[in-house]
Amino acid sequence: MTSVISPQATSLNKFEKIKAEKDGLAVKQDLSHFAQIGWEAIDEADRDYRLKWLGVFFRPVTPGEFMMRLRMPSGILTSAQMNVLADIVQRYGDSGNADITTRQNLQLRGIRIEDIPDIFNRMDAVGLTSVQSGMDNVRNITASPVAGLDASELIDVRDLVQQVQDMITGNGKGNPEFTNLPRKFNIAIEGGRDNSVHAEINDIAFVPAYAPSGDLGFNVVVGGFFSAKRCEAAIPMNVWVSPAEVVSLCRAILEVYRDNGLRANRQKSRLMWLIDEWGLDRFRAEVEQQLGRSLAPAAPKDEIDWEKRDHIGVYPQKQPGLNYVGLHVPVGRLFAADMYDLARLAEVYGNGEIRLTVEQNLIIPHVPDSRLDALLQEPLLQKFSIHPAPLSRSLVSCTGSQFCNFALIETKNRATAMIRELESELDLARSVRIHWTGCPNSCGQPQVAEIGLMGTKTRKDGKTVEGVDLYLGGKVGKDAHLGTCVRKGIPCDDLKPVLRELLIQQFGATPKTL
Ligand code: SRM
Ligand code: SF4
Repeated sequence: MTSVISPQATSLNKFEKIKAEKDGLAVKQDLSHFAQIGWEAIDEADRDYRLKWLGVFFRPVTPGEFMMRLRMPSGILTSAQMNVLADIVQRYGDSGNADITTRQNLQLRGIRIEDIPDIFNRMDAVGLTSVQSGMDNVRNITASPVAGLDASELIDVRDLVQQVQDMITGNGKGNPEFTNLPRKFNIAIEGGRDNSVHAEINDIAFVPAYAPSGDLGFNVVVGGFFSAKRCEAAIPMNVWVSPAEVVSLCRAILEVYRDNGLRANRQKSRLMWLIDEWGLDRFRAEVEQQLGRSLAPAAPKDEIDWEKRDHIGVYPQKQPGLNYVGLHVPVGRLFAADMYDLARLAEVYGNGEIRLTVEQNLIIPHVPDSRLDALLQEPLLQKFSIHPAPLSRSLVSCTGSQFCNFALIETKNRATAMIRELESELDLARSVRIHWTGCPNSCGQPQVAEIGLMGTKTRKDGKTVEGVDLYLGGKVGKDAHLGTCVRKGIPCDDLKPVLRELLIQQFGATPKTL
């Protein structure tokens, strides 16, 4: 059921009016027309907003060069898909690239509106979709990047993730039932022990748990989110479900949220605001009513009892004689040549599969013992190392001002340069998770980091300059909790000595002896 909200209703905010006037998915029919008239002539609401329902993002920073956000359930793609994506970005020369995102996904850049019909045909031919990946839709559904490979895994969730995506997106073709949510929505399904998905920052997350009967299923947490105004960790819903119930529970929660979520103020529309208004007991009861049956209470404990792994390096799979190899991709950025090479490596040394992580890195699985040495000698592994330096290893960064108009600072290039300088000055016994994000929207998740840096504007020598707010204390994996802001408005030019001191005082770094 799509909601029937009158576009004339005065209480509707700008985005509710845009959605009420015309469903986002409707622009699918207009793509050939858009291709003919060019980006400058497209109606602004279609170009700047509705195209995001198809995963096509107008970039005010690079007008005419669109971004395309895909969907990669569980972060898995094939070499054939990677080759098609490489073909797509290659035709844009220096403007074309791809970023691995903090939701285990890929975003392509440089896209021209006139090419979109052809791009969609090519993607369709290899089973890729970008539908419903932006605006008031459910984002890429995340899972352990080693689902089905990891010997310690409890539930292989890959099929479940695909089923939830298919339910929400109408098998990747677009599903008007879920194209008018009050706001964006994040779902994660964890089948392993280390909370690789950051369950705590999703609107719905499933974490493995044994029911008192001994059956293995999931405890459910709800309402986790970050926004400029408020950040909350997810709270237990007091529900346990079997794997067979995951899709229907997702559907019921989405329907309850769609039909009852708050729509007046975009800053107060995420699921947690509805849970606040109703209280958890009523929210749970409404979901049960939508489902048409009662839900089992949560299992007394979940099975998240490991520290989070980053998967960089070589690890044996549960399949004897096979390994997965985690490559470090600096701040997640790929170019066409890298993408072709990755597809080739996955085919030559593995079974063609490639996996992405929420740390913006990637994994080549299914490498036989006998092929490992040869893979490790490949030139691409110089660029995407299995032994990155300790700070680079855990560095995560959002897009920042290079492409994002919300950004208050440049992030990816600055983060990479600063981390390299710090690594040249300091010895570190361990990796330190540093996350950069260009504005308070927190796409780079500074609150989950040991050291989080959030872009801001600040004053220095009487001038407005790029700066950061400093977050400390984020803990991931078992007993995950969010970090908090400890210092505001550090000019980026003054940041390196602050980080250096912090790494020495709190993370055991020692100055290198020259
Ligand atoms: Fe995000 C909006 C990039 C993960 C919270 N995010 C945006 C936009 C679309 C803004 C825009 O139109 O320019 C950014 C696109 C910039 C670009 O050109 O790349 C953007 N978000 C990203 C990515 C690419 C960051 C990255 O470099 O990895 C991530 C894409 C994930 C994906 O594949 O779908 C990304 N964004 C996140 C996360 C992290 C997560 O999901 O774990 C968050 C915080 C978690 C959450 O949503 O609760 C996040 N993004 C936001 C918000 C704040 C949402 C809110 O409720 O207020 C916005 C702004 C908005 O929606 O109004 C936003
Ligand atoms: Fe853009 Fe801000 Fe998100 Fe970074 S955190 S990608 S700057 S919206």
